[in-house]
Amino acid sequence: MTESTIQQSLDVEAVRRDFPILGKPLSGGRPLVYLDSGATAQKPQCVIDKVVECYENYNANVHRGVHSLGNRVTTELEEAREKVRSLLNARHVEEIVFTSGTTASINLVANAWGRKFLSAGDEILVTVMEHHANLVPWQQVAEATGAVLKYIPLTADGRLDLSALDELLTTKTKMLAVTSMSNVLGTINPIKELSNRAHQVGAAVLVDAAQSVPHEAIDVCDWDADFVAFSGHKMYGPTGIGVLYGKRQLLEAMDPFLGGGNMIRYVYRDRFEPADLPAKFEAGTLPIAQAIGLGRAIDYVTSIGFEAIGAHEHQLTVRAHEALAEIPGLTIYGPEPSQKGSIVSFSIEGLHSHDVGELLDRKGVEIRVGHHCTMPLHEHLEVSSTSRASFAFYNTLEEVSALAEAIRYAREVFRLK
Ligand code: C6P
Repeated sequence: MTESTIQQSLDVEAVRRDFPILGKPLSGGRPLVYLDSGATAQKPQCVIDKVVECYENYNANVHRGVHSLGNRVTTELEEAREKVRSLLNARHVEEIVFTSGTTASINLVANAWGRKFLSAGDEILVTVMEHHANLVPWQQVAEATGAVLKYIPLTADGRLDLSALDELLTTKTKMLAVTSMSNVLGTINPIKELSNRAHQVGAAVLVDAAQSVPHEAIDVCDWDADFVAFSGHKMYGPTGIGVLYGKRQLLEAMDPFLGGGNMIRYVYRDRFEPADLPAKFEAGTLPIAQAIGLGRAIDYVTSIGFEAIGAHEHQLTVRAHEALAEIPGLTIYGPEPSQKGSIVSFSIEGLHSHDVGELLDRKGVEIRVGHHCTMPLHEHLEVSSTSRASFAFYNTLEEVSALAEAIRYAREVFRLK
């Protein structure tokens, strides 16, 4: 794809004007080059306006009152839920549970599904590239139930080594919990194939889609995933809102995770009857304005279109690989751009990632440094930390050049040859 065809499909300058923060210089007048959308994406004005609209015009609690404001806000929230259903191509709107984020969604499944259906000797299959959010809850539930955690290893270029599946997937495997896109390597995993293989041995499949949902069209039916988790804030929506998709029969078979208001049908002195889906898993007051804001973010992103988004972000990733490959002593982790999303993690010989982060910030280039909540992956890579640039559709090829220039500047400061 050439630059001109991309410009026809995605007008980056027009898109950038939708994001107020992108036009605001940092202190000292440094132009902002925001390359940390993998941590959290910037918010378009329409999402900010929607949240303000909610608080200014129809703020009330949902599903509780019969008054006008309560009815209005409940309608808005349920419309947002329908937008999430449509985004994921889920069959039923009751399969969409609002949570506070990916972490909360995975913890919900690990506790409500894992503690009920796992027992000693059962196996939970994860991968070496998982975010801690898709590891620690499984470690906790393994400890509580006596289940055992097993890991799908990685190939040298940071993809899943599927040749290990024959041995790893057995009738003991009860859960495959896997990311659809690594937040460090950028690797896009073959979820449909993994799901098919896991189902052949009767295992359930949970997909951590935190990094995929903002970048590609997701179809949970095509994946045939049993559970899918993602966060609103990486999808250009507000913080504090997340989603758990679960197949209806599985959610119905699970007991509630948190107890409290909204999740009950009836409470007696000595017991309760849970509410129907999805309320059964939505105890307490929801992040209401945030859910409504997420609905607006979905409208915004889908109006741009995942095809245009994917093509543009791929171009940025290709350019970043080319530009960074020319820098002496720089190692990029993960597969070639054709196998990954718009994340480029790297290390520079002779420079600690925290120094890289600080020196790039002097040039206004905002990246993430550290272990990115993936310590087992970093142990596998034999590095304690990495630097990560993550691109969104509002980034430009000029910003990729600014990244490369800023890295060269960092090397000069440390007088690296
Ligand atoms: N990754 C990053 O900079 P929460 O915090 O619940 O919204 O998302 C957790 C999470 C789960 N899975 C993956 C693949 C993720 O990338 C993240 C969040 C951020 O990479 C913050 S550590």
